[in-house]
Amino acid sequence: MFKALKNVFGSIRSAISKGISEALGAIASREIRYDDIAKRSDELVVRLVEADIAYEVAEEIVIGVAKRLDGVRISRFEDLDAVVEDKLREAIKEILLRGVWKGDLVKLAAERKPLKLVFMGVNGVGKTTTIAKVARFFTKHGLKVLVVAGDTFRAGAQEHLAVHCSRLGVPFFRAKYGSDPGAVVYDAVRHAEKQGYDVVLIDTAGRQHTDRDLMEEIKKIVRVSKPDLKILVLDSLTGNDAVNQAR
Ligand SMILES: Nc1nc2c(ncn2[C@@H]2O[C@H](COP(=O)(O)OP(=O)(O)O)[C@@H](O)[C@H]2O)c(=O)[nH]1
Ligand SMILES: [Mg+2]
Repeated sequence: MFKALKNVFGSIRSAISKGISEALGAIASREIRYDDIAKRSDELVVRLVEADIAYEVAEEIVIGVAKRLDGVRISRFEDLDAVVEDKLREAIKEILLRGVWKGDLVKLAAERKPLKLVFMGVNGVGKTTTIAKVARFFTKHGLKVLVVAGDTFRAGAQEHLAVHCSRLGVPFFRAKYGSDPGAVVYDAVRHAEKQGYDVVLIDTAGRQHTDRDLMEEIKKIVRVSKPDLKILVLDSLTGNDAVNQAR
């Protein structure tokens, strides 16, 4: 998957470079124009879409590169690929960083006491592993963390989390298998409030967005815990379906 993306971005870079060098022709140096790229935009967008990049994003990447290259002076002896790659990176980075939450979790935890985070996502994406990493992050900052097993469904799920917690030295609020996760989470949050925890990390059973019962269950967990943040864990190899999972 990453290889496919790397290849497609490489091919985009080459196509853009080729377009510019054709436009440059025999002239020793001139400014790159927006249209040098824009006139190939259909072809570029199609290549990106074929690599499972959403249409709107593909368009935005191409326009972003065209805008950044517009007016850049280039000579025939310059490494055109490097110039294009640089702008391509910038365009992609801008899209990826948009909407990234830049808050300070440690500060927020001190304010909320407890800060409540619910982790959700389909099976096997890495919710439990992420919780262990996040727990470690908070304990390193000297905060008191409680981990809650909201997964009362999948065999072994609680043991998995319990092993992480014991290695981290973090208390673990467990529940009976088959018990109502909403009730477990409710009890855990009350417990955390009384005991002065700074952070509550809530694990949930993996669910497909198409499974209605489990979706109702997660709504209940959210209702009773009133989380400060709902964290959707996604597999980085998921393409456009990530948007459906988020919805
Ligand atoms: N390569 C890789 N594997 C991971 C990562 N996070 C979790 N895993 C592995 O993916 C599997 C499922 O992770 P788990 O945390 O149990 O997922 P959960 O079902 O969402 O709780 C485990 O074997 C993890 O070791 C990651 O960032 N990279
Ligand atoms: Mg899990």
